[in-house]
Amino acid sequence: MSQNRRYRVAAIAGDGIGKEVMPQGLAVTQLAAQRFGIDVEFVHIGWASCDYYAEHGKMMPDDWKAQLQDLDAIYFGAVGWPATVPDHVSLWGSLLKFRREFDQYVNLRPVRLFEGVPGPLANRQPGDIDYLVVRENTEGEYTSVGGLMFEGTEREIVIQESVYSRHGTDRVLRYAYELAQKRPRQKLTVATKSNGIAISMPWWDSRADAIGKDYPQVQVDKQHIDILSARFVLQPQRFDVVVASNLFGDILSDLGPATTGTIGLAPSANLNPDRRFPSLFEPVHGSAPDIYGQGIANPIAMIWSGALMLDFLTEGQGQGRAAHDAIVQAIEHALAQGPRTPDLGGSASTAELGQAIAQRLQA
Ligand code: GGG
Repeated sequence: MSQNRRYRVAAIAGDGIGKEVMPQGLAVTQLAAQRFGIDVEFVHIGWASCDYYAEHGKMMPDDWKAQLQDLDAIYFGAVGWPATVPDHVSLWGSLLKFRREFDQYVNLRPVRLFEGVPGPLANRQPGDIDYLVVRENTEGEYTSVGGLMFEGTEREIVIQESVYSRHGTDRVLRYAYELAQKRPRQKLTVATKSNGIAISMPWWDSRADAIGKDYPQVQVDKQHIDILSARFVLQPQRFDVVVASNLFGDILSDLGPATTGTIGLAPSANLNPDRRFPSLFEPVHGSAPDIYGQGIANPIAMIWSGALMLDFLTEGQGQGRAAHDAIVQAIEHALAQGPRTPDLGGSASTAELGQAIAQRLQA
């Protein structure tokens, strides 16, 4: 172990299969950290879960922010157990609080087709699907602005507003342009719906044009969300970096991984790029109550999220990038050779797939 600084990371398994994939993620992330001389200490936290809610009537203790804000990152499993806590209560009571209070305004979600995972699309090769979804992560359609009137009567009306600030929009667009500029293809797709959502989306497009003036090398393509979704399926090779509002980005970042065979592969990084607050790394998938308890959840999204975390924590120093690449290579090897969890067409357990990746990392 080198004498580098120690990174302190909250490990929050959360609910459902979050509790099953977390041990595999921790084991592989810690192995890679040790191999590349990154000193990571995990601080295990039992709250931000529906189990905690059952005991305390809330998802987190009142001092949650004080407990987390001086840590370097949060490694998060999944949230949601609708049998006991309504989904909007568990989500707004935990994950969305983290994203907002820690200003994690970029949700970076890589989408990649791997060798040996056929996926549902005909004639696709690895390389045909390899893009990044940048989801705006603190505003947009995810707001609590609105209200219910005449509740329970024939006159019932519900209103929910979307909120886009210039500050919030410009910064995520700029992040996406920067990212696109650094990639070989230098392509940015801006998801919009400016023909139908006739106030906020034309404005979103105009901000994309304004920010784009600083990035003349980036080839920009605005696409309405409906045809963009169709092209994720029909022409995925068109995409390089895709930037979208909160809800559109959420949907696209499930659809994209579905075209690569399973959302069980999809990682994400909820980033506070300014590093004033901890960033959060989690699989795109949720708690999957339908398969929880069987030990068959795919751990790859959790493991890959750990790789993104090591890369972000040590950005600019090289060893995090090396650890990230070693984990991704171990995932590639495991996917090419087996074992496979049921979502990948096999019958392996979460632990068997996790251990295969860990073994490869040690080889
Ligand atoms: N690991 C991700 C997770 O637990 N997601 C639950 C969920 O419902 N997320 C909605 C969102 O990301 O907006």
